[in-house]
Amino acid sequence: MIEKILANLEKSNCATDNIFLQAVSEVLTSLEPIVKSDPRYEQYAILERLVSPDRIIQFKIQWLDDNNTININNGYRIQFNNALGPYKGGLRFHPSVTTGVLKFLAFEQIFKNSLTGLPIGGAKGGSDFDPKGKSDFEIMKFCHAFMRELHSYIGARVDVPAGDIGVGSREIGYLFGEYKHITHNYDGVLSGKPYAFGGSLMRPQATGYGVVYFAREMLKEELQESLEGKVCTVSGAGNVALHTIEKLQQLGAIVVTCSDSDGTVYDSNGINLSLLRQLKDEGKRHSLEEYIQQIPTAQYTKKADYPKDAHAVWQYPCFAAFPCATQNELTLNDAQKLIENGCVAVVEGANMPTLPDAIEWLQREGVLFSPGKASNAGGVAVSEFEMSQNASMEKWDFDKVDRKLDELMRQIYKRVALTAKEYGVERNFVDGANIAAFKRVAEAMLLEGV
Ligand code: NDP
Ligand code: 2IT
Repeated sequence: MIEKILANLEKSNCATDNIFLQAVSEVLTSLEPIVKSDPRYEQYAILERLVSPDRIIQFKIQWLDDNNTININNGYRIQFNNALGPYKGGLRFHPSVTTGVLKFLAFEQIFKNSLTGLPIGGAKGGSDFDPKGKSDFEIMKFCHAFMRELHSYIGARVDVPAGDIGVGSREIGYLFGEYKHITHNYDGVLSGKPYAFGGSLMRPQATGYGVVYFAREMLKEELQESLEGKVCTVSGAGNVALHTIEKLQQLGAIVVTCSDSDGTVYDSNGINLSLLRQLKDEGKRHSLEEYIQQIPTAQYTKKADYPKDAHAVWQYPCFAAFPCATQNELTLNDAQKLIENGCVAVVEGANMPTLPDAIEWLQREGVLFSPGKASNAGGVAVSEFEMSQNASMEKWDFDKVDRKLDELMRQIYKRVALTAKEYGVERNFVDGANIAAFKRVAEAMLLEGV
């Protein structure tokens, strides 16, 4: 049955959708033991319905840059599945955005959101707009133009977008401002808002902190190990990477790398986070080369000087690795290097950063591997906390959100690890996550009928 679904999907999706097929194939392969166990899944065509988005909304975005030149971009929102609650998921602004990329992200989001145990469905959106080199006014004008098209499809109980690559609280602020301007409606239609008007404390930190809370629990339960004093490698230098580094350092780990799309920094004394923030925090886009101008004992490797199927950031010895930049950034070559250098755990902060053959290799060699849909779910979970605060007109303090996040990440780990055990694939957290997430979504789909 699963081969048939994949073959049909391949026929109906064009070549740019390979990344979507990669995500679906991983999930369906994990689900093999469970779909056979319950005839209702086949009878109600649950898998076929699950791999097809409810709707793909595409629109044209027209905006004027600072020279008053007209620019045109593609905008999208993919509402994939709302069996568990309103559509929920981020917006990505990056030139690589296509329907294929957004379908993969929205599909992953269904399962991630299910794992949180919270009432949220799966969606993703964004644009092929490139924020690099744009002025603050251009970002604002683009966000306003984007929302002019998006506003009629979203709502606090319909679909609640948030940030992702290229979209942080500044962009969410501009998007919210325009939404309010058009609709006169001050409700929680976006999450990740600035704290000054309806945002939740800790949402900026939530994904990265959640990744580390997950890692801490997994290492404690599986290896009776802690992160204190351990060398860790992190890729990326954006929202998720910065807060992963921050929490790792707070727990006493020594983080020796960070990266961006142009290169990698290695600092054996531990990344200087305040310097990194000066270069990269809140949409700043300085080159990481400036890091070594300030700290000459660190090393910088240009991406262009590196082979295509390997990444400098994974070549250094570490106890645990945290890919936090983008999809397909950890290859089989990288996995082999990590193992050779003694790495015991790979904890995904980004969405699907590890290639399928690399995952297989890591798992076979006994490296603990946590898929992003489990370990990076803290971001969307705190988004849901923000929706909850907006709906009840409350403001929770930092410690309350932090405690709830920590507890939720531990629950996700438990759910994933126990499910893997229950289905005879102990320590396979990919299968554990996919099966646990699927069961919840499928049950809701069965109860709701066709
Ligand atoms: P940011 O835009 O804040 O940062 C992205 C980082 O990744 C930047 O350092 C960027 O470098 C680097 N990067 C992006 N594309 C590439 C590429 N093709 N090759 C190498 N490096 C690249 O995004 P986030 O930190 O928010 O997102 C990072 C990952 O985490 C994504 O996979 C996202 O989907 C995922 N995620 C994000 C959540 C959130 O709450 N923000 C929640 C859960 C997952 P440069 O600036 O040079 O492009
Ligand atoms: O991939 C993700 O989980 C996000 N980008 C965050 C989504 C959200 O709605 O907070």
